[in-house]
Amino acid sequence: MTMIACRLCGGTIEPFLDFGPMPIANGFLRPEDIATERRYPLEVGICRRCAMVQLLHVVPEQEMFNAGYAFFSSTSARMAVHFERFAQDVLSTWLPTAPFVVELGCNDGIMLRHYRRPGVRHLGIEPSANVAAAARGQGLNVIERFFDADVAQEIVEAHGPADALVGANVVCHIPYLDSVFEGAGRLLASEGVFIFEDPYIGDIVRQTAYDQIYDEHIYYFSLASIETLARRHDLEVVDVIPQAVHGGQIRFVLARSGRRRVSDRVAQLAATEQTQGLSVPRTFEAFRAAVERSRDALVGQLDALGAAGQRVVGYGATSKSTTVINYCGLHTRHLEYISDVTPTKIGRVSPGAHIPIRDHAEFRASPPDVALLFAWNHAAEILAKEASFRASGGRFLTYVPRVSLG
Ligand code: DWN
Ligand code: SAH
Ligand code: ZN
Repeated sequence: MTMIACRLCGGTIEPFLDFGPMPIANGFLRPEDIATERRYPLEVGICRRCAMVQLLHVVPEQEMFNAGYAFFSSTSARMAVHFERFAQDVLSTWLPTAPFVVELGCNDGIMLRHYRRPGVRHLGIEPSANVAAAARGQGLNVIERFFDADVAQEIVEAHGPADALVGANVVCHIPYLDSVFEGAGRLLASEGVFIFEDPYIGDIVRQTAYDQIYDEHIYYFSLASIETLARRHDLEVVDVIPQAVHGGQIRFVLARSGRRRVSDRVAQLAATEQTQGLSVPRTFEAFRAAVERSRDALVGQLDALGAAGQRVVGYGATSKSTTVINYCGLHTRHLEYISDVTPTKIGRVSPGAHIPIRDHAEFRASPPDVALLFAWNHAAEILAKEASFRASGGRFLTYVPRVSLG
């Protein structure tokens, strides 16, 4: 185990889970590039001082977010609806008339496009060139940068203060969070809001969702850890709204200290976190034991299916699956291929284990006996889509919150 200081407060980190060297989670690769594939340590711990759960080692951001970024947000129809509602909520609840909205990590424009309307100015900040191009192709304003305090300064000088700085599944991806929060302080208007949603550590622990842990997810937020960080930048958490997407998230709403009424939900969530022990290292020791049991159960189930001659394929070439596959030692012996709808992933192989990614059309044409649901966060959408697979005897194997075949 590595000892390292908290990247945010300098406190001591208590490591609790070491996955060993892992390939880049979204590094779906061409078969000819296998020889040059790299691995990086993946180890997670909790800060004894500020309670932020975090990775101990960080992969250089350009290695993950570049012109070959594999994840396109608009592959989920349910997420498209979710982000339309997110934008509507921002516009109707939190903003003055004629607002300026800045979105971090806008990806292919899944949410940003809903701010392109009369009377609203919008700007996306997206470092991955290919997904940024997809957003620009819809006529959206996007700059190709990694957001930090300097970029915030440039934006405020060029466009004036922002009424909302928003982001989904991006703030927890940025190692230099103090610079991001400082940037929020520079960019926001006096009544401005900083609204972001990310995987919630309470949901990860409760569901043993260890596959949320991978290189891009550097931090795993709790209200306690976000409050400590916010306070250092004269920001205050004014609302916390749970979201039933991507396996359980919290939408945090921050404002300049003292400028907005604080919702009762904030104190309620703080009390729940106390009960769940989310700032206590012991909770995470128990989590590690649960992760090990989950791994053993999944491997046992896949071995049994293999012994019974069942055809098993993966469903959804998620970033999360990279942790599961490599931590559990899954192999082409366990999974024939992984089905996905993303054109940039099809024809490639999975990071580390090199399981082929094939077009969903192949899944439809020749259904397997069992589909291992790597995109368990989209279960409702996928089960509805695959009703005929199930009606003809196909089964889904899942592992969150527990291993089950149904
Ligand atoms: O935080 C992050 C989230 C928002 O997205 C990023 N760091 C990276 C990415 O994580 P992920 O890869 O785990 O995301 P998803 O949304 O769980 O990925 C779903 C995958 O499954 C995509 O490759 C698309 C595919 N898919 C499919 O083949 N059929 C998805 C759906 C809904 C489907 O019906
Ligand atoms: N918001 C989208 C995309 C999430 S994937 C959604 O929820 O579906 C994370 C995105 O954040 C990627 O597109 C990545 O390129 C971007 N990103 C990573 N670091 C960033 C930074 N410092 N500033 C802005 N965007 C960043
Ligand atoms: Zn800390």
